[in-house]
Amino acid sequence: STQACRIRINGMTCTSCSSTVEQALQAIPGVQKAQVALATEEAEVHYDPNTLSYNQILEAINDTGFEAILLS
Ligand code: 9UX
Repeated sequence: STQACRIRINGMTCTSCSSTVEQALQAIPGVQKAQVALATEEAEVHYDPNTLSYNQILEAINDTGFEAILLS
C-alpha cells in the first residue's frame, strides 16, 4: 500500500541542502518516492504505511539538521 505526506522543511538554503534531505529520505526502507523542492521548502514523500510512520520520516529529516513540519 502507499501513503503520501507533504512536509515543510525549514533551513534549506542551497541545492546541496535539498539533495541531502532527498537522498536521506530515499534511503529509508519503505519510502517509495521522495521529492524535495528547495523553492517551496517542501517535500512530498510516498511511503508504505505498513513499514513506517510519518513520524519516522520527520525524524529522518530532523537528523539531517533541518526542521520538518508535517503539512498533510
Ligand atoms: Mo548549501 Mo546547506 O552551501 O546546509 S549545503 S547551505
